[in-house]
Amino acid sequence: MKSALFTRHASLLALSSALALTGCAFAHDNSSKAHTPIKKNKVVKPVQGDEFANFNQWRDVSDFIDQMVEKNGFDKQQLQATLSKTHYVDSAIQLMKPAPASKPKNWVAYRSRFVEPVRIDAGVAFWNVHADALARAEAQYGVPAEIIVAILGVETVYGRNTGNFRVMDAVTTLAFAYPDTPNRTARSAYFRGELENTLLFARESGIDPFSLLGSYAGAIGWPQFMPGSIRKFAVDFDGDGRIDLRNSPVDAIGSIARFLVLHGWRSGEPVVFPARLDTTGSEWQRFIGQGLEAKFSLQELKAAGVTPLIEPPAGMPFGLVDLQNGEEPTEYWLGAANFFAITQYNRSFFYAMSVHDLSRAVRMARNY
Ligand SMILES: [Ca+2]
Repeated sequence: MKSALFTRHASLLALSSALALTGCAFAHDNSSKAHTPIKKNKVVKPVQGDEFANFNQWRDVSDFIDQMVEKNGFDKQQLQATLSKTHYVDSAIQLMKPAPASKPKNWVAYRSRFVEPVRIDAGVAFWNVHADALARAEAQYGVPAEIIVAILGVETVYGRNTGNFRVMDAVTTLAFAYPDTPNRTARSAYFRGELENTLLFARESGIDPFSLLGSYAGAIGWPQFMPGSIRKFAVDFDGDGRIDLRNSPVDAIGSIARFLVLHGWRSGEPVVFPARLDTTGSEWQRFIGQGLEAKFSLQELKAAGVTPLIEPPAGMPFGLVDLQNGEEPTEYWLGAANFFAITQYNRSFFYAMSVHDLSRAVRMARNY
C-alpha cells in the first residue's frame, strides 16, 4: 500500500469545495472558496451520514443519475430524491485511506487477532446452533462447515460487528469523493458500480435502499457482502423468499458457500500444505507475488527449491504463499485452489490463512 497522499487537511478542502458547489469533490482548488469555514475536528459518529452534502449538485452524481435512468430505467426525479437524502460520510473517507507504512507486515500478530479464544468459542456455539444449515451447505456446495464458520468469525464475530453505516451513504461518498490515492480512479468506478448495485438490489427486493446497513465500505451483514456480491452470489438459504444477510445467519451460510464454489472451491481438497524453502538459489523468487491463483505444478515448485513437508496428492496446482513475520523468518506454504478461492473473498494471504487456521481451531475445539 502506498502512503496516503490525501491529508486530513486536503480532505477538508475537498469537502469544502464540494459544499461550495463546484460540482466535483476533487477540485484541487486553493481559491478562497476552499477555505469556507466548515466543521473541523468534528468527532465522527460511526453511524449513518455525519455531514450533509447535496449530492444532486455534484456533476458526477448528476451524470450517474442520467446513466441509471438510461441503463436501468430509474425515474430521474425519484433518484434525485433518493440522492438528496444521502449523506456524505467523512469517516468512510478517513477509514479508506491506507494506514501509514510503519511496521513491517507481521503474520503472527495478524493471526492472533482472529485465531483467538472469543472467536473459537463463538464459532463452536454458532456451529452447534446452525449445524443443520451448515451440513446442508456442505452437501449442496462442497464447502466444509468449518470454513463457513471461520469466515463468519473473521468477518463479524458471528454477526456482532456488522456495521451501522447506511450503505447508501457509504458507497455514494466513496463513489464520488474517494480519497486521493494512486488507485482512486479504479476505486471510484468500483464504488459507482456498488451504488448501482445497491439501488438495483433494493428495487429487486422491494426494500428501501436506506434500510441497508453495513461497514464504512458498504459491506453488508454477517458475511460482509458488498451489494454487487449479494446480487451475484448470495442465496435465500432459509427459504423465506428474500435474501437478508443482516438478519438471517442461514442466508449468510448458504451465501458464503455459494460464493466460494463460484470462485473455484474444490470439494474435498485441502487448502494449504506446509513447505520449506531452500533460499540458497534464486529460482524460487519467481513464484513470489504471482497473483491469487494456484497455477504452478508441484514439480516446478520443487525444482525451484520449494519442498512440501507433507506430500500433496498428484496433479494439484499450487501458488507459493509467503507470510511475512516482521523481523522473524517468513513462513512459506503451498496454497491450493481452495486457498485462493478464500482470497477472492478478501484479497489477502493473511486473511485466507487466518480463515484456514480459525477453521481448524474451531473444529478441534468442537470435537474436543
Ligand atoms: Ca432468506
